[in-house]
Amino acid sequence: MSDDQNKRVNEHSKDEQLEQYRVDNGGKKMTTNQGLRVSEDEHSLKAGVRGPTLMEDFHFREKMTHFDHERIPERVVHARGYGVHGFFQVYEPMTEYTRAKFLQDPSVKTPVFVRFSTVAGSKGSADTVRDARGFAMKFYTEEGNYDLVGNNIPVFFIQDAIKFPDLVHAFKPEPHNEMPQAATAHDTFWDFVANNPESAHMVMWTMSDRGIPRSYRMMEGFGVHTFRFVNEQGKARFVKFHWKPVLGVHSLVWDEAQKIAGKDPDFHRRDLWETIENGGTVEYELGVQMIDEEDEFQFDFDILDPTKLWPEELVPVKIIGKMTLNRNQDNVFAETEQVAFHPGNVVPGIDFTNDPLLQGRLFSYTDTQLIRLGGPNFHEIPINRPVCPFHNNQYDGYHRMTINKGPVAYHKNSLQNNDPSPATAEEGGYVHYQEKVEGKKIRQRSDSFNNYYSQAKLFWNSMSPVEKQHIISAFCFEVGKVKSKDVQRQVVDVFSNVDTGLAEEIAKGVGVAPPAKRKASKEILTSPALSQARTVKTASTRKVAVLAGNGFREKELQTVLSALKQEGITADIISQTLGYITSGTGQQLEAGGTFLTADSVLYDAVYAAGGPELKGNKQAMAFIREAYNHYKAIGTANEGIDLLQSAVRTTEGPGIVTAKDEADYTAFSKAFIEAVAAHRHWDRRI
Ligand code: HDE
Repeated sequence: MSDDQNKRVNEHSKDEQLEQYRVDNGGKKMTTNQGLRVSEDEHSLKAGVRGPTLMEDFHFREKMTHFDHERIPERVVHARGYGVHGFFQVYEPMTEYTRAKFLQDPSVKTPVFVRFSTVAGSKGSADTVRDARGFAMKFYTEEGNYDLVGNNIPVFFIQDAIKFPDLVHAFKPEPHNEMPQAATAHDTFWDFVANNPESAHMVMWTMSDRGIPRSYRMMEGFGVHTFRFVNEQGKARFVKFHWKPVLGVHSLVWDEAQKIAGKDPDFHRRDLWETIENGGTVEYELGVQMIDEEDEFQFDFDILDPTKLWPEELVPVKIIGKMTLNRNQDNVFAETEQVAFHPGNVVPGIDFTNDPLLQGRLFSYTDTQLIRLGGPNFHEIPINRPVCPFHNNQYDGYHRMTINKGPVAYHKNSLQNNDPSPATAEEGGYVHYQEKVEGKKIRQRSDSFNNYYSQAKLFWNSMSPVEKQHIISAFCFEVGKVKSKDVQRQVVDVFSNVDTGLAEEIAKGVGVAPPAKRKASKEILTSPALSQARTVKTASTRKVAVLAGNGFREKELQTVLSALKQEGITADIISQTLGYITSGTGQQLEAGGTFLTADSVLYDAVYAAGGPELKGNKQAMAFIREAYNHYKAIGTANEGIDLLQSAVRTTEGPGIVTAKDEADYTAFSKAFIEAVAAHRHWDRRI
């Protein structure tokens, strides 16, 4: 490993560093792990062709031993994840607020690795389950690795880390029968919620559309905790981090999410992988909310309470830079599985607060890596190595890769001029922010953490009518799966503190007595930023299923396909069979899927081009009906219109675009693309 102090970190630094570990087996002779060439790899060494296997067979023993040890413990939470590389660039120097070097120079592209994940499910569970999503970042900066280990929801279920094992035990499959997988729709989770009402706010988020994102590319990320920015002069400010997806925030509908879980459990990782394989990029802007130290107590919530967000209307989000993801990992185990995040990996200029959840996390992450990665040298694994040099007196341990030279492994010393020696702040040494701390040793929570419902209410009040309906349905589904009537009643009671109407709907849905009437809250405050209704809307990168068969109209299809392409929309031709379909005038197009291999739920919209072959085709009708029921854009032309009519008994309505015969297909394409960009057409009557 080169130890060139003068080399500036750039966008490619991590890639170059990883390069020396990449191995391509193409054209190579097989060897043992000792480098010995292997002459035979299909038969173990035996005493005679029908005889016993011999102990002497070192190749068999090595191969089998390695295989026996291929698995490492999966993460206890966030087991299912997917990583991608990219870089981060700040828009303008942040010198006024922080001394962090990677936030100073807009020309510097800091390499990053991001791991997106679900929380509850095992490593092999489906991507589209209702859950929070992990949004964990590693910035490989020239001052060392900075990890921003966040979620797609800005608040957390609990206020103190000591409750984390309880929370996780409650949402994981129940221990006596290990069911259900990757779902909170069961007794123990809702029992936890009912008895730990601090979780009410985050539960509102997980029951909302945020719990079922359309894509990792279309969800926000949040650092959740309050951190500190500290500038060169030592002045500190409280800070919260936000990632804003350039494509806007979009979600699936629940029926669709459940079906995708079966049709394509890899839906989100595939979406990410394919976007980048096809040459696309994934972009998020980094935003910060800052509060001056003097204003710590100016809010009607405690800014250290991780169940509270800072409404954007109160504390604006300042957009400070952009992350661009543009390179897929080479090997999922080496990178996604072995990457080890830690909220305690910080750089000068970024500091902690006393948020009791954050404080507990600072312990847990190292502890977890020790068991998962089998020893204290996980920082030497390629994906975890900083791109800047590292030197200290930490030696030995399992899987040590560094070969430290010389006899001196202690500080202070004279034999080696006291090297490696600590750096001053001016030399880049990390100096903790000198927060004054005073208090009695006590196991208690601050009274300022006791308000569990006001922001759950704020969230509810900020939702559009459609979003509210989705939340009600999600509660009715989840609590409806709970077997204990008592727990169901308790849940209704807890959420009547959020909104009586909501609690009444849950009670109705799950068949328990309605909640006692509560006094209506006077303050109907809203935070428009919490709703997805006004998010960015674009058709770019959406996927459209084009239903077509032999005899299709060349002019129609060509015009529409090229318009879709121009907008950056992926169009897959779906037909009866794979292979080529032929237009009435002899033009050929290749079908990328069939009604058996493709499915309506895997697309953002459907365009039924028709052609005589699909006339009366029941599978095509089912395809369209499903898209219709999921409020997706539907474009139909000519015979396609008949399919639509048979499928849903109408040919008009929100998000439906049709064209016949010699119509202007450019105008048709434009209208269809607009309908796709709208994401969903909620005012459609289903
Ligand atoms: Fe984590 N969390 N967490 N967490 N967390 C882990 O670390 C923990 C919390 C988050 O893609 C574990 O390496 C405690 C909040 C993400 O590799 C573990 C508490 C937030 C990931 C752990 C929390 C997160 C983890 C399991 C309560 C959002 C996946 C495997 C104080 C800000 C990182 C691992 C990846 C992973 C502990 C709460 C985000 C056990 C004790 C709040 C994105 O160490």
